Amino acid sequence: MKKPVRVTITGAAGQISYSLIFRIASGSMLGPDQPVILQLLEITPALPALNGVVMELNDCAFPLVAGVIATDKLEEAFDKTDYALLVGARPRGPGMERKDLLTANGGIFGPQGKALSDYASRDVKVLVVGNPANTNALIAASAAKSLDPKQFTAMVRLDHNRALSQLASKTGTHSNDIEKMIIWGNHSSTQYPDITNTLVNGKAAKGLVDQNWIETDFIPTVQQRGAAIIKARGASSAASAASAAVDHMRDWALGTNGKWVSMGIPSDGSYGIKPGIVYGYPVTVKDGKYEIVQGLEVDAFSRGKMDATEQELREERAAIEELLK
Ligand code: NAX
Repeated sequence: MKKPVRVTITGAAGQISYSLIFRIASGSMLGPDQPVILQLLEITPALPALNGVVMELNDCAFPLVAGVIATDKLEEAFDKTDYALLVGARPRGPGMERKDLLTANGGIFGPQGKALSDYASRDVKVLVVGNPANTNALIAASAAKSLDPKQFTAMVRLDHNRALSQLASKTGTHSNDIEKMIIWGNHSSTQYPDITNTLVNGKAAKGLVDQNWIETDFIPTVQQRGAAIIKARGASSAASAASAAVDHMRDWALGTNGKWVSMGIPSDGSYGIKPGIVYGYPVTVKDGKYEIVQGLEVDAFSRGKMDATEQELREERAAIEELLK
């Protein structure tokens, strides 16, 4: 058995974490031979509920759980952590403007970024799930002065998985049969699910579906899927969000074997997206490092969609610019 690694989960008493913690504890994220010490962070009023989650975790008697810490203190939650999943965020309240929401979340993700910088493992891998995820990741990365911004990523994997599932259903195939899906940009309704390069059983997806379906069905369905789940379930996506977080971290930690996945990462100028935002890109991962898939053709339709989601992220950045100093 390997030496245990430390995994931090914030918002640990919330609904995504109620699925996520148990998936990680069972070995779905880091493998069946990797013990974990779970470091669970909540705000003080939620500690009693978090205690209930810890009781259930103990009751599972998971072979891979080497320790559990439940706390409302950043320095305990992020101490020596190897993997940090930042799930807890401030939801939009009644009458709250987008700028208020962004600023309120800055008050959470700024201090968490600083605490990661001060206390975490130098190689920590950080995934931001809490919304607005891309800009929260930007704020955390900017506050983590002693870490590389590339260590901070945002989750667009749920969107990626939703896109796989929609295309599989349309083409009568399984998501396993589909490769080279891309989610560009923001985890929001401006995201661009792109099947230009996608293959279904080795054949170009674009030859199997028509452009009208892509524009009027596929793209809006993926973009609006979160709202459709809320309408159906009366609550936002939780188990699927947790599953996507597991996929994102597993692929980052263990590699993708050449497979493309989508990750929100600091833009570096690739595909004309200027640096300074966290943007969804197609990546492959090897030896714990992700690399953007380069050299793809971008046609005029894609360019318009990629620029629109970039523009939204630039506006989000402008709203919290003063937090980035
Ligand atoms: P819940 O409201 O069920 O849970 C959030 C938890 O975070 C609460 O227990 C709360 O006490 C805690 N929390 C709040 N501030 C905190 C802080 N400063 N430190 C530690 N914990 C804190 O929300 P849930 O459904 O679990 O969703 C969590 C976040 O994920 C939301 O921001 C949601 O919008 C976002 N999502 C992101 C997705 C993505 O694809 N990136 C998809 C699913 C989800 O919508």
